[in-house]
Amino acid sequence: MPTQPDRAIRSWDIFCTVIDNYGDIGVCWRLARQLAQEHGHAVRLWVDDLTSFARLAPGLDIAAPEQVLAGVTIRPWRRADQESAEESAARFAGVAPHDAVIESFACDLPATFLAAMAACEPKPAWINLEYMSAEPWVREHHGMASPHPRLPLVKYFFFPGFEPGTGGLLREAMLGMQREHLRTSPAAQAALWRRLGFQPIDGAIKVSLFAYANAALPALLAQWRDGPDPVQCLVPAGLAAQQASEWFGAAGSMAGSAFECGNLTVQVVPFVRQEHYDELLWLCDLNFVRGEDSFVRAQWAGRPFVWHIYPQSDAAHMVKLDAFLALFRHRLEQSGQIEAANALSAFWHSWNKDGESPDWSRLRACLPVLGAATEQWQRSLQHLGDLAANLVAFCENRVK
Ligand code: TRH
Repeated sequence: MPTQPDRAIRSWDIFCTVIDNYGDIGVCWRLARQLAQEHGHAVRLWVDDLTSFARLAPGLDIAAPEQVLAGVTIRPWRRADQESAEESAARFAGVAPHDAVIESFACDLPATFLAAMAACEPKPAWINLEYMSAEPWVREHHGMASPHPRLPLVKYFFFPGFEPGTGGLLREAMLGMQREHLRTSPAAQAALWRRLGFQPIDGAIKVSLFAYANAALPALLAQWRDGPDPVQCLVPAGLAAQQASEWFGAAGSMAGSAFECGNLTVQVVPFVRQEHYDELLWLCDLNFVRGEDSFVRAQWAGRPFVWHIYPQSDAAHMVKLDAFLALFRHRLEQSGQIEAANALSAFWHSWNKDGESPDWSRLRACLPVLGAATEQWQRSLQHLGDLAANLVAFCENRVK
């Protein structure tokens, strides 16, 4: 007989602070939508920067004190260093916590809300959703409890990850079907190209390029320009588009801009709502991604990908990069694909180290092998279950 959960969880508060860029809100927004749409739960998402959020969710009204979008209730809030204790107390006065409360990426919860959680009976499930990492210690820390020093509350650490014993990765139930539809439907592909504002170039390698400003980009653009294969590089409007346009000596990097030289065509595509970003990845033969959420999406796309990891001052990001590479390389090495493993590592290292020139022709030669390996990799990741469903089960079974 299946074991009954200790407690049904039907409603969520998710707290998000936008540190920079779109990764924090990207993860929280995806999780919130999934809990609302796939699980039918009530979700209230607290976000401290609605302007950044609106890039991913263009329907958002950044002035609204409360709104419902995609089935999720959205409320603004401020961190303790952004508003006074009195303002925060007034904002949360009378707000009853939901069954589960997520503080994402260790953003501290407001004192008034925490006190309300402590007064609840039963207590809400309290989760700190952590950043994703492939480092081995994640498995030991996933699910760890941390009792509050004063209040009768216990916080649990929930780690996304790539191995059994972690929380897995966010993956919507319909994702595989949607991907197959785009891949097998010329009409859907044609419609997507129209939305992007360009047409496919016959015989060109299609590359999507989402990255931070990157010291290795000029060398890569030069190799694409001078290489034997035509390259059609689709760059979402933003940092990389700006850098590419400067490299071409062009004036603008708005969506619709296009630059050409030798065998390279760079086209700036619109920064789309989050639900549509995957389509760009599915369309391309190679995807450059960054941060956390786009990195995960590239894996579900099942196409070769290059990760520009979020840089940290103490170079901790290189440890994370290598931890992921070690897992991914293991796959390749098991099937004897040593050159593909080495080419990938070398390329990722140059892409993430200032001033090193990435070796495009070496990576190019390995794309078919890397494509097959990524497809296999994403299939095996699915066995970990989807993070949202894992989180629901975790809260229901562990938190009394
Ligand atoms: O934007 P990122 O670099 O985000 C981060 C944050 O900087 C954060 O502070 C850091 O801790 C974290 O990385 C590791 O990269 P990421 O995570 O890929 O987020 C980008 C989001 O933007 C992702 O949800 C996909 C979305 N997106 C769109 O919605 N439309 C688009 O057109 C594109 C290109 C991306």
